[in-house]
Amino acid sequence: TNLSFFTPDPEAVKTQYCPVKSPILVGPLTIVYSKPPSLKKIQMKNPYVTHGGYFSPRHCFGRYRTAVIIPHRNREVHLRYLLYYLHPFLQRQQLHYAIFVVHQAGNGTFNRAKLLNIGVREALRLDNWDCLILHDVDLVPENDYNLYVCDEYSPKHLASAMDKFHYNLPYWTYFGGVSAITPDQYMRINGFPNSYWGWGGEDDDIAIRVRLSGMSISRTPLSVGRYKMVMHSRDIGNEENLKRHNLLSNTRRTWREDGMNSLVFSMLSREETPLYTNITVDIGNPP
Ligand code: UDH
Ligand code: NGS
Repeated sequence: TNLSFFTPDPEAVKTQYCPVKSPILVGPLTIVYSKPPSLKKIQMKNPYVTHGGYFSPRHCFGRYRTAVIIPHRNREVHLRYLLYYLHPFLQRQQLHYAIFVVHQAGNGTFNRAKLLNIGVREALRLDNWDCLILHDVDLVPENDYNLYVCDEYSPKHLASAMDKFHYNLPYWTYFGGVSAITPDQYMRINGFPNSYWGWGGEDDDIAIRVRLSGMSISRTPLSVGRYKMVMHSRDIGNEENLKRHNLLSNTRRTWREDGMNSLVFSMLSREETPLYTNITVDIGNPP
């Protein structure tokens, strides 16, 4: 008998969830920073990414809904490298995902943690995400077994082995670079601090918040949590924050008041570009 009549059109029929473990992962990846890819080229290589940087697996229902949130200003080349590698990486993981870039307008002092708070608030208005990935723009994952999926019980540190730290942690409680946290966990720690202006300390504050709210940090094993950084010099407008040690010594007194429940900013624009949703904000200046 001819069964081909019953063969569903794989383009049209989606009946099942994707497998728990994606069958199309490849493991270690080769990342090269020699010639920045153009946005056009990245688009051509990712034909199933839709406006705003959304993707859903085509032949099965994505089991996990992941929002990637990237704080950004004046790092366009880094962003292109990241998008070039990250879109195919997330597609191989068969995630339902979107990429949000939170762009700080103006030349004032940079504030990474506040931009991440804004990205989370805006992302959660658009979809019911299972997992929020907070992602520095200059770090590209080198192994697609490093799943961009959250742990149910602990915020997770994904960038456990960065090349600039010789594929190791710089110190035991390090929580910088790339991390994965559920919306529930994020609200439980009151999000990130809004009060760290300039470079340093905000990631340590977040690690303290996790502990103070009764959770611990889980981590991708070093063999898999490998990242290659795009080399760069210190940014103008992100000078060392001289108040960071003082702020850190007060986290246990301030975290309940400084965070998502005190977030104030003005939205300047929100546009769906072909490869990501761009959110441009005025976050004000340090007091
Ligand atoms: N970022 C920008 N633009 C800026 C500054 C920061 O987009 O002007 C974003 C970007 O996503 C970056 C992240 O914020 O990856 C963190 O920036 P960072 O400057 O804290 O971290 P990075 O490790 O640079 O990339 C450190 C500068 C050298 C400090 C040396 C102190 N020992
Ligand atoms: C620590 C900073 C962190 C920073 C880490 C790595 O000292 O914010 O170094 O920095 N903490 C404080 O300053 C309190 S790095 O080598 O990437 O520039 O993430």
